[in-house]
This record gives sequence, structure tokens and C-alpha cells, in this order.
Amino acid sequence: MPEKESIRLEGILKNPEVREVIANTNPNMVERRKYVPKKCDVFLSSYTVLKEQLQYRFDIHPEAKRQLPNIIDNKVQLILGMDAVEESFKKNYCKKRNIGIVFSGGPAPGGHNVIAGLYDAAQKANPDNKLYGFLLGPDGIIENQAIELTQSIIDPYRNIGGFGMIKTGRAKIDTQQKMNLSKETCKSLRLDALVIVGGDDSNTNAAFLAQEMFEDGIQVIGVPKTIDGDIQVRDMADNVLCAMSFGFHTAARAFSNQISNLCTDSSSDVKYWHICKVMGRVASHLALEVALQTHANITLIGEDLADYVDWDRIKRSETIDYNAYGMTLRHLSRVICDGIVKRAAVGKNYGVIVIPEGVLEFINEIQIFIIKLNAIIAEYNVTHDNGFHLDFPSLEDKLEYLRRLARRSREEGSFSIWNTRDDDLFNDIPEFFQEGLLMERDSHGNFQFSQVETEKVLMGLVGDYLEILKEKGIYKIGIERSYYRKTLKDEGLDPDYFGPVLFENYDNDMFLLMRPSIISLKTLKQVLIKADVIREEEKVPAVIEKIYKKSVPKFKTQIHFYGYDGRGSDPTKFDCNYTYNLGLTVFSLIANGATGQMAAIRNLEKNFSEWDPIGIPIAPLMHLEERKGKLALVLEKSIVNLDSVAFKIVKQLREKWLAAYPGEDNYRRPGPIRFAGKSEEDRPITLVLNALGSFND
Ligand code: FBP
Repeated sequence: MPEKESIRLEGILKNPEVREVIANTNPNMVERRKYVPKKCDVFLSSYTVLKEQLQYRFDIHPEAKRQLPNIIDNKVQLILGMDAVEESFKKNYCKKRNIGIVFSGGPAPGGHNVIAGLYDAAQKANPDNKLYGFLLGPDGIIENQAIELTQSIIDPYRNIGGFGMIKTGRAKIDTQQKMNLSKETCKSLRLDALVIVGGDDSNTNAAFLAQEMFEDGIQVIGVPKTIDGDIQVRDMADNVLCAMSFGFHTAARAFSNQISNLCTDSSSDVKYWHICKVMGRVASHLALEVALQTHANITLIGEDLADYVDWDRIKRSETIDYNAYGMTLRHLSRVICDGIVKRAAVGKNYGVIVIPEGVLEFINEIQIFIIKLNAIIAEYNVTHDNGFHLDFPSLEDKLEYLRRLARRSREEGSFSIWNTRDDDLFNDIPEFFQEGLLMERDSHGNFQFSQVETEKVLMGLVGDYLEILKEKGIYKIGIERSYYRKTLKDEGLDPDYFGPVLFENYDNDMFLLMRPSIISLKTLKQVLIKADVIREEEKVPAVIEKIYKKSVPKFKTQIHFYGYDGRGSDPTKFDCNYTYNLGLTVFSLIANGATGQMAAIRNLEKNFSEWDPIGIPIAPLMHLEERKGKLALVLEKSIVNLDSVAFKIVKQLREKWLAAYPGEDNYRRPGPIRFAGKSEEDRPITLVLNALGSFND
């Protein structure tokens, strides 16, 4: 850059107004950082105590009893505020502590406030308390990478999204060697307690670490984090203890705002179907909330699809075949086409479809592939040094290995994991989808749904079937009766002369549907001749051709993925308050000697004044699940309850939101996440509705 220009630019950069507008912060961030989350009443007291809640019971798995003996008898603990306490209690509560905290798994809005809440409570109890943040997730514990978290580090992150303060990672402390290293780290930092902020797998880890470090007196507390909303805890009697993990509300609101904007755009230029895949590795909680927030035209709920039974196909099927009863991709594409065709018939060849990321998990035929391939890959990794993906780098190598397994199944009757039929069916699916299904599993052995272009597979089938329906004359755009009449009259033609010949519903409906036999200009002419409205040698009137062309649909899609963007949003006030109080809860549990507990807020679905901070025992929530081809003790994920009020309402309003009738769509505009004012719901709609009970109560 020439010197003169450079000097001028330096001057401009020093200008206070320029500095203000290009600064990293902005008024919104400043306001966020200043916000002091509301505290649950109990935290206004000088001290807190724990009261066991024996009314809550769990169905304990014998394996959990065997593997987690020191924490299996933990009870739900309610946190109570206390101002007058005995000296010995005070001494113990306020003793100097070193506490470590780690983020584990995907980021979720509000995580920084867990740290802020924990820090503030620890400082209130004893200003000498120290908080260490492990860097880059559980690897930070294994490798002893930690920083001391001080006021000046924490303050800029208050009420701010992401996990940027200490970052996160997906490592799992799943071997004795990693356990030992983690224990070494905790001992070398003289930790009194370790806090794991994570999802189902990470809270599982917390339970095992609590067991492992029990004798050493190092407490371990979990915090329910995941935008997926699949950590929901109930006791045996179905009492809700934790209605939702943190981050869910923000992510759902962020996705909903974007998707609602698409509803606005799509109903304005009326030419696209927007296909929106929304995150949620398995459960469809996020999709359900988005449906309630936006009233998009079609929302698939995985759990609902899994419930589907195709009785017709069962009757027709001669053998017992898993493909005969469950939902298949093909069938699902037909259901979507049905909605598209119905809307087109009333002139709406546009709309918005919400597809949950984990939908494949609920499609019978695909689920079977995922389970089988998970087992094959896990088995290979256990028995070979390099591992499946190193030994078979290309798709062709992987397919060849599967072919070998299929041949083996023919030769050895007892070998059944991958048979010839599996191989044939697998070879029928598109290459990019095969690649997706065979790709590397995550560190927990989970299938990585976010990496598969589910929407592309599904919409490919939808597009193909719509073409067939078009050729059959079924997929057509309805022509508004008034438009048809005016257009013909303007050209001096009698609409009633041509109408009954052209349309199958000319007598009654507001939108007119071209007869199915009219699928081209040629067939149009044939129909007009056959009905004697024109003669063979005559040309089809130009205006009739124009009307015909308007009735021919083009299926144009725009594909979107809503995941990482919403996950990185700054938290809603709900999540700010929720997570800050989770942080305060964590400290109460630690100061009162708890371990193997998960911090939670009971009555989250109610008004803030009714929120009760509690500790939930993790071990009794565990059950056996397949991980990396083996049964492992893990925290159970919660999926959408088809008897919940939230789901029943979405089901009930499905037809209304499809809006396959003349007139306006029923879109709802939730608006962006705002920190000030009362523009957003103060908690997820799903929570509000489910607080009304369930249909199986
Ligand atoms: P957590 O369960 O760890 O919170 O992560 C949830 C999630 O955001 C899912 O919705 C998504 O499938 C997955 O993480 C994406 O994983 P990655 O960040 O590794 O791509």
C-alpha cells in the first residue's frame, strides 16, 4: 500500500467512531455480559443443605449395582437455603476447595454460565477456592491440560454462547489407562471435585469417575448439557426431575427463527420447497419444538415414524421380512409427496419441510443397516491393529469387505451379521449414502447422523416419485377459478365452454384441477378434440395453452442444515438463568459432599419462582446399551414421547399446518432471540405443553 494511503488509513483507524463500530464487542454483548441471572430463592441464603427425597425411586439395573457400588444408593437431593448453621457445618462448607470443570461433547448455549455460577458460589463460600478449567474436553483431564479460571477470564463470557472459554472435545475416558491418568491429574491438582458438563455419554463418564475416585475422596458431579434435549429424567412413577438439558431452548429458538424466515420467503416467491434438516442426533425433540414454534408445513418426527406399522404390506408379504412392516424410506417419501401434491392442488407449490437429523435411526430398514455396520466396524476394530477405516480407505474397499462377509454367510450358516440379502439391498442405495452409512463412528461408537445427507436421500426419492405422479397426471397445480375465468374472458373465450372439458372439478371448487389425462400439449389437444370443443385442424387457443402450462408443476427445492449455527447462538434468558443456577447447584452439591450426582432444576417447566435445584443420582438411571458392538452401561437417552401433550398437539394440527386448502398458510413467527423485552417465549413450548400431563397418565 502506498505510504500516503497507509498513513491516512492509520488515522481513520484511530478515529473513535471508527474504533467503536469495528470493535469486537457491540452494545448487545455489553448488555449480555452485564446481565446478572436470577437466582433461585435457596441461593439467596448464606448456605445450602441437601435433603434426601425418598419419594423418588428408580428401577435399578443389576449391572449398575455391580459396576457402581459406591454411588448406586444415592438418592435425589433437594437443595435448601440456610442462614443459621452450626460451626462445624460452616467450617466444612466454607473450607478451601479446588474444583475442576470440563465441557464434553458438542457446545450448547449457556455452558459459560455454568462456570460463572459455580465460580460465584465458590467465591461466596470462600474467596480462596480455586476453579480449574480443563482444556479441549476430557482430553484435558487425561493429559492434565488445565487453566485456573479467574474473574477476569470468566467475566467476558457471562451470558455468551459457545464453549470458547475452555473449548470442548468428544474424547471418552473409557479405558482403565485413561481412568488412571484422569485420577492422576485430579490428584496432582489436589482437586476436591470434578464437574463434567456433558450429554448422556459424558454423564455416564461422570458416574464411572465418581466410582473410581470415591476412595480418594474426589467428588464428581455431572451437568445435563445438550441441545438435543434428550437428557430428561423421570423416576419410576413418572415424576419429572429434569425436564430438559440446557442449550435446547436456545438452539430450538435459533433454528425456528431461521426456518420461520424461510416460511415467509417461500410463501412470498411461491416457487421453492425448503427442506430443513435440524440437529438432534437421535431424538426429534428439536424438530418437535421447531414445529410448535413455526408451524412449518410438514415436520417429520422420527419416533412417530418408528411407530408406523404397514399392515397392508404385512398381509401381502409371504415371509417374515423386516421390510414388510416398518417405515421405509420409500414409504416416507410417499407421505411427503402426498402433502406436496395436496398443496399444489390449491395452488401452493411451495412450502417448508422440517426433517430431524436422526430420522434414519427410526426408519426400520436403515436402522438395521446402522446396527449391523456398527457391529461389523466395532468387531473389526477390536480384532485388527489398524482399524476398519485405515484398512479399507475407499468405498470400493469397504464394499468388497462386505461382499466377503456376505460370501462367508453363504458358506457358514452360523455367520449371519451380513448376508447376501443385506448386500443386495445395500448395493441398491446411492453411493453417497453408502459412504455415509459406512463412515467413521464417533469416539463413543455412535453413528454420526450430522454427517449424512439424509435430506438429500429422502428428497431424491420424493423428486423421483413426484415425476411419476406428474406423468400420471396426479401432481398438478390448481388454477384459481377467478383467474381462469377472467383470463379466458379477456381473450373473448367462454370459460364455461372449456371449463368442464379441462378440469375435473369445474362444478364446485375454488381451485381447478386439470384432468389427469392432460399431461402434455399433445394430450391437451386430444382431449379438446374428443370433447368437440375444437376441430382436428384447429390450433389449441393460446390462452388455453397458457392455463395448461400454469398447471404443470416444477418441483424446486432448497436444502438447509440447521445445527452448528444454532448451537453457537448466544443463550436465551431461559438458558442464561437455567445454566447459572445449575452452576450454583453444582457448588451446593460439592460443598455438601455429594458425588455421582447430576445437578438439575426440578419444575423447570414451571415459573421461575417454582424452580427447585436438586441433585439426581446418575447410577440408578443407567441401563445396558450397545456401544462399539458391545453392551455397555450408559445413561438412557430420552426420545419424544408419543403420548406427550406436545406431540399430540403437533399431530392434531398437522393437517392445519400443511394448509392444503385455499387461503393463507398458518405460519408462526417466533422472531429472533432477544435479550431485552418480552419478545420470546420464556421457556420451550414443549415444556409448557408437557407440564399439562401426558396421554398415558
Ligand atoms: P452433544 O450430544 O454432545 O451435546 O452433541 C449434540 C450434537 O449437536 C448433535 O445434535 C449432533 O448430531 C452432533 O452434536 C454433531 O456432532 P459434531 O459436533 O461432532 O459434528
